[in-house]
Amino acid sequence: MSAQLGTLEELPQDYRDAMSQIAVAPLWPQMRKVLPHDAPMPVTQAHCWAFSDIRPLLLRAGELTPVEKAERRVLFLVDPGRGAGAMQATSTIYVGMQLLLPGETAPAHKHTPSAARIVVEGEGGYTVVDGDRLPMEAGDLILTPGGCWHDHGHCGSKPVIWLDALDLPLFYYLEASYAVEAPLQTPRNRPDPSEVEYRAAGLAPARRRDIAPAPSYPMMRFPWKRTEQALREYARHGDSGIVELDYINPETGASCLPTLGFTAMMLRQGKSVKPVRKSASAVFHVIAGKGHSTINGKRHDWSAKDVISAPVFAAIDHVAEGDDAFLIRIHDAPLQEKLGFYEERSQ
Ligand code: GTQ
Repeated sequence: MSAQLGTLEELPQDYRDAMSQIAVAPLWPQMRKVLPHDAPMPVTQAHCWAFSDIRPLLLRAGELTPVEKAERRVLFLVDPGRGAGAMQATSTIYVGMQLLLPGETAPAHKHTPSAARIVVEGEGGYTVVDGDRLPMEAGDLILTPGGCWHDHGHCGSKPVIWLDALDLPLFYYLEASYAVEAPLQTPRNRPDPSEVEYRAAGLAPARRRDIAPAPSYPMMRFPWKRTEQALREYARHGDSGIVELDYINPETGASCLPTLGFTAMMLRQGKSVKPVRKSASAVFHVIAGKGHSTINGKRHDWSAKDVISAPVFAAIDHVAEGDDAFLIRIHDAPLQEKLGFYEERSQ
């Protein structure tokens, strides 16, 4: 309940010029833009990117640009609310589709932003993170947290494509984003911790706390096969609500990355799922199945491997058609929780 605030046009031109000259500006004409009533006004527009549209262009990038010239051969997904070239799918979430051809490698680097990959297509790809060689199988979630060395390789026979998700927009906005390069790493000769120390949910290595504190990122790979089994059992025996599991740090139970959260969702065929509205923005990646999501009143049809974005506080209704569907939701609630304002509201 407040009166209309004054506009810039109401102010005399000489006054406006004088302000510009000394690099100041009046707050009141812009007050509601930065502090709207009761809820944020997202710039992000919900969108669905069809994998069938992206794939041919990505494969063409494989012909046009050798990986040596690209370092990372990626087509990133541009939020239509922000327009051409915006390296953002939502306010905080960058997503891209990366292609590696058989025999190619993408050199090691580490950077301040954190990343995660979701494997979309192809066999034989791997990522080495701080010396651990992580095989990339369809649907796997693979972390490369900020400050961890990572390089990619491919020993299979067909193209490998994965989805990159990074908190790059946040780090770029903070003027904190940079990378350090290095040659390829020599991986340890052992399976990754998801197959060794953290083989079973609920079990973690007993440690001498004085000399061997738990690593900050104990498990970098979450194999999809196990995730899908867990979702199916949960759907069978859990309550009839949303079938959704958080990807967590197995040592602490916290979100697996500091700013980005990941969940695995199972949508039972034919059932409409309406999650609470959240202050977090989201990007959904369809692992399997087809269906549609109505986001703020607009319907987006999707099928396997597609990517859908939703702005903050979106009203969402997901429906799987034909068969059960599986999605991974990428969101920024961990960041918002750390800043103390994460919020949920009923639809
Ligand atoms: O694979 O390391 O999509 O550093 C953007 C930045 C992927 C990567 C991206 C990156 C990477």
